[in-house]
Amino acid sequence: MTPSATRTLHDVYETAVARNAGEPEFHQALREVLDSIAPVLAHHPEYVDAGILTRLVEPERQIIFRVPWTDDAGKVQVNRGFRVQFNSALGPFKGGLRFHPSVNLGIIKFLGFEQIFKNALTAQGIGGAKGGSDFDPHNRSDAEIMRFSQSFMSELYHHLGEHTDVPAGDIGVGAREIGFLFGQYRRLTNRHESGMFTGKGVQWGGAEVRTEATGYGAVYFTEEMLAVKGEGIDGRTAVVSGSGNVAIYAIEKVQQLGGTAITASDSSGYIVDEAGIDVDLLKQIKEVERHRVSEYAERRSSARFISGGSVWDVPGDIALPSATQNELNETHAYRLIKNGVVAVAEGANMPSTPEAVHAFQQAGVLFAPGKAANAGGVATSALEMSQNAARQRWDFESSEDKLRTIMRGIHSASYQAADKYGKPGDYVVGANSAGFVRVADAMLAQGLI
Ligand code: NDP
Ligand code: 2IT
Repeated sequence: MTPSATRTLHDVYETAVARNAGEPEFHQALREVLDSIAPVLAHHPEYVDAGILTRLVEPERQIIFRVPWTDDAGKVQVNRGFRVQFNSALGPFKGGLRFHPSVNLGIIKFLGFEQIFKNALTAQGIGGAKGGSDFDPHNRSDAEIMRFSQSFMSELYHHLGEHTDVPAGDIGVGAREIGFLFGQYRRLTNRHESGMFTGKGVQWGGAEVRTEATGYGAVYFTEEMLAVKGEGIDGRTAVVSGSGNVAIYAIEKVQQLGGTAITASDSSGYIVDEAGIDVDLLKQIKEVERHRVSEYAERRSSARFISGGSVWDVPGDIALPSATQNELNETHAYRLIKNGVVAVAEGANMPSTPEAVHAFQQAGVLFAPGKAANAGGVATSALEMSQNAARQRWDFESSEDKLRTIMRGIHSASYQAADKYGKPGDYVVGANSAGFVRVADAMLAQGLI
């Protein structure tokens, strides 16, 4: 590493932290990327000369807005809406919307920053963005969700469009919310502009496999990492956190590949089902009835619910954290390592703390960071955009084949970049370097903007 590369990275980080005070998740995401790309800068001094890093850490545009709506009791409620349009060098801004009470500007910035490199890794033409609100959809009626979503879109629609910025779902934003958001955009603009949102219902412009894509993709990535070691998923036990979109389809794919996924969780606790999670029952409870995960244990004799505690106490060969950021800390990591975990793939965005990542890597556990392992969701969103542009609809099988090919591509790009930049087997360095180079080259070619 050259002294000037180290100094540049240090200065960029310190300046960004000072300019974005009180945003610890954003600082954490910045640090993870900046800490891994020094060898890239040593190969590419032109990036430093063109101020690529200084520009990259500053979003192109940030939108914060008031979202007023009326609850079922007739009371006025006000939430805060966000969209951080981080980087559009590779294509229109692209990234999900999160509705969760913990949402603030720093969380959206961390997610938007990660999205730049994730989207670059897919090798499709999509820039990086994220948005959302501190609105909590839990225990809200469909009518409240609709009124909130319509109010949210009444401001955000000014900033969206198939060639400008294309949102999708994330925590708290699934098929129901996307329907209401898309409907309001259509009404306000008088345009049925399919390509302005992904994750749509398959009957009105959505893509086959988008629902399954993030979870399936994380398991495909795990399969690729294990294959390098001559191993596979068949016969392995997996512990999974979360019980939302990502977790459900990660569990489903583990089982399809001959493994046994034995856990799921939500913010109230976790379930263990040594017989293997019954995916149809989990879907019924979470997707149809919108109940808590504890309900699963009520209905299945082989399962038990543990209130509080940590799902990472449960032994497994593979761990797939698929709930939220910083849900897996150093203590959890050591417990998983002690219990014999061989591979960890992040279905969620930044679920492992930096100390946990370090512990896995020191112990020789295969570790896939979220921006590589969970990129199947946004990659399939880009396939949805292609289908919308061509007015086509591809079938499930061919769409899943494409997802699998893309995940293989992301694995090999990350694996090869880790080798090239002197950290063989380090998928954090590999994914960050491969993603960064794609964005940096595009920014370099497009001049000072
Ligand atoms: P969902 O809203 O469908 O599910 C989220 C799950 O995580 C729920 O089980 C929820 O439990 C749990 N969870 C959320 N926040 C917390 C918290 N603070 N503490 C404990 N549990 C929590 O979201 P997704 O499955 O879509 O997203 C999960 C993760 O995957 C997120 O990090 C997201 O950014 C990431 N991701 C999602 C993609 C997608 O396509 N959907 C693509 C790539 C990444 P509860 O209901 O109790 O809150
Ligand atoms: O974090 C993510 O990659 C997502 N929530 C999906 C983004 C998308 O545009 O499909």
